Amino acid sequence: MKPPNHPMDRSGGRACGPAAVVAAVVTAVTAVAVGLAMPAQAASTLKASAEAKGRYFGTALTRGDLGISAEVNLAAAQFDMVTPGNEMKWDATESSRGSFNFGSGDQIVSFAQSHGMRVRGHTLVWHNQLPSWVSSLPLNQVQSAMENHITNEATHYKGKVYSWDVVNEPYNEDGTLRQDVFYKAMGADYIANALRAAHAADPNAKLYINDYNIEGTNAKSNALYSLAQSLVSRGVPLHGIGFESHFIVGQVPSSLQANMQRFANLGLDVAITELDDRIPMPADSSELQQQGTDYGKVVSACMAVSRCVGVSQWGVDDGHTWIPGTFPGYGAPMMWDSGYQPKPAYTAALNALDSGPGTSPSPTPPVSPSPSVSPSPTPPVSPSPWVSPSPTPPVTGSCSATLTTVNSWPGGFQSEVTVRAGGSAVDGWTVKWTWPGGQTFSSLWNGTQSVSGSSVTVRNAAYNGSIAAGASTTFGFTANGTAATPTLTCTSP
Ligand code: 9MR
Repeated sequence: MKPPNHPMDRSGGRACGPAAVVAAVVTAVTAVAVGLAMPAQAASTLKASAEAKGRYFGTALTRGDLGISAEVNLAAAQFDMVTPGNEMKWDATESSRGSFNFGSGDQIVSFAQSHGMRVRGHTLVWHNQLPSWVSSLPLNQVQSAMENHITNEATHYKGKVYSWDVVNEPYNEDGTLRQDVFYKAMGADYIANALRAAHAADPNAKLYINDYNIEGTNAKSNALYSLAQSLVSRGVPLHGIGFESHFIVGQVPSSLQANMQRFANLGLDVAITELDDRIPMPADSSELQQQGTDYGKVVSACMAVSRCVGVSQWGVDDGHTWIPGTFPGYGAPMMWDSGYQPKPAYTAALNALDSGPGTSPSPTPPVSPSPSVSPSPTPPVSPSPWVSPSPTPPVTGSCSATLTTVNSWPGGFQSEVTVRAGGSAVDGWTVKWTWPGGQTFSSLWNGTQSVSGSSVTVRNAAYNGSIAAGASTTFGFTANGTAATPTLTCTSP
């Protein structure tokens, strides 16, 4: 059974019609109780369990959803990240050239802010939901229109979004790039151009390429992997890969974790961005159990990859999802049913969060005037293939640096260094250490290195020198020799 796995090749739309609204209102009282308390099912919430492991758990909301109190109460109780379903897309924000409207997107942002949730910006460049004025531009005007769109939107939301899906769904299933207007005008370089424009407008947002059917290892994910490798090696500001994860029940790819890991090994964040798991209707109890197994697998895969920053479900409940409108005969893809009752998928996701490896969130560290020395003690061996990071050191100057050994093999190892700003933003950073046993770099990304004997200096790359107060960036490297956890110092000019 393999119906087309994507919406955008078929006409779509979310089930937000009058019937769904009536059902929502009728069940609102129950839903609020379930959403806010969850006494019998679980002692925690998705967001609390995710945060305890240094991750987020998100949802997608449209402006229409904001008017459905039962749905938003449940969302606010369970999730700490919001992706606007449609409100930040090009057709919503610049439907005619040069005329920008951020009203709907702003409503989602203020909802998120008033509930302590962060926002994944979605999306700046996409062949779909693209106004016809863009696709009919003379090709020599497309780059400036694209960059103008990105600059205006990313500037408007500067400081308000955690990340941007800068380029959405660029690939065909066979691993070739879609021949959309952006590709026709700029070739594959449109992706680097878009990332650079977004970074210039909002240097602190994490910039993603987001796509579907890249969750397993296949022609499409292989092509994206090569592109990501090349962008990283050229210093293009790409920070993460979004794996949409629109699954069919029982068909979560077994290579999901390994596939995310290989992107993470490039020094990129990875995230599950649009999770749902559709079932042929009517769904029976064994399919709902299988759906629970699927959600558990996906969340566990994220937990096992230290750079997997979070999971987002594409919606909240089965009564408000795009699935039946796009895949007739399919439905029930969410963790809550249309009466806002938690399904086996909810319990499975929560259990996977609670039992997964992860880091405890560190409270905002105190800022003191003494020089910044960041000890990196030998990390404990964890049951996952990854070694736990060293604890976040206190920030004692303008920045601190923590080294984590993420992989090792005979004669070599790979590490990641998190550079965190203290109580004020930094603009440029330098991390130094001394190798204890003759180690040498074989490659380094997201930074520039200079080595003198055993003394190492790594400075920020052109695109990751600015870090907001309390925020962090990372660089990574592979090295020859025995894995080491030297003491790091971080200074900022
Ligand atoms: O959920 C969105 C739905 O309301 C829209 O009708 C649809 C049409 O473009 O887009 C949906 O969101 C898509 C997302 O932006 C990108 N990945 C696939 C999502 C589901 O189609």
